[in-house]
Amino acid sequence: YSSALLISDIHLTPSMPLTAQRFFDFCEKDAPKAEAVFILGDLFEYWVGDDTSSSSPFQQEVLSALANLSAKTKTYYVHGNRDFLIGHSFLKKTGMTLLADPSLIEIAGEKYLVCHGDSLCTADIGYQIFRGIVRKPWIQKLFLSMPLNWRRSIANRLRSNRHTQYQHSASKSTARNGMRTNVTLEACAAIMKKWSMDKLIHGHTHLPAHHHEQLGQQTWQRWVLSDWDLDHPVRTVPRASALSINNQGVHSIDLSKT
Ligand code: OKV
Ligand code: MN
Repeated sequence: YSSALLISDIHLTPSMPLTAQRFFDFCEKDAPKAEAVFILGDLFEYWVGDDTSSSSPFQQEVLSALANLSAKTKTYYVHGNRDFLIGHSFLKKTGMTLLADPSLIEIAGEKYLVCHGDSLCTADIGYQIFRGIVRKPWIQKLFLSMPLNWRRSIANRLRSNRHTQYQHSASKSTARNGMRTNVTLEACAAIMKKWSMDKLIHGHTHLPAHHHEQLGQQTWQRWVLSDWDLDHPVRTVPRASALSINNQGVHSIDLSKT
């Protein structure tokens, strides 16, 4: 592709109408200008199975926004830590192509490694244990075979459990958790070495930035996507942005004003 837009951590839910509206506008107006769009996870705040879409007008709205976008621009999806149960049915209806976490992509002649970012937060042992459990295919099959009201009740319980509360909004991110919930230099170095890459793009931490990093002889660049938080009552600077990649390089574009 000669141009692409990358977004992540929209955390869509009917209770965040301003954020949702900005996402719909993004799909209609901003995104079709790019040749490809990459959504690097956590499009939804929670996801307990594709079978919920049919009964949810909100999910139907998101589904049709993505389907309209996919008809104009190639769209790719990487699972996040919240919506990792998005499956073939939802992907097929939206026209999105699932990418593995991590994946190597090439845009305007440059190669980038993209991932959601949660797998790089290796200092948060509690989260990595949770991740190891819920990402096991057999556990997911078991969960998805349960009645919807059971799945909703398990999800609600997990979502209200403070031990598994994780970066729900940026206001309670690193300040409270120290550096535990950020990616580690060691995990980034390891993944860059494994893929022989020097450019990494991820979301998840809600700490948008462009880093030049080094560990020993190894150097790489790391771009972190922002979350979208246009509904938060105490945020003084509402935030929504995308990374734009073209032959001019990588740039952050502000989407917080319509
Ligand atoms: C997603 C997170 C809730 C973090 C549960 C097996 C289990 C899947 C699930 C239930 C929860 C996703 C699917 C959600 C992420 C939370 C709370 C914290 C840290 C099982 C397979 F339990 F039966 F084994 N889940 N949902 N969290 O509500 O979207 O990422 S969720
Ligand atoms: Mn995330």
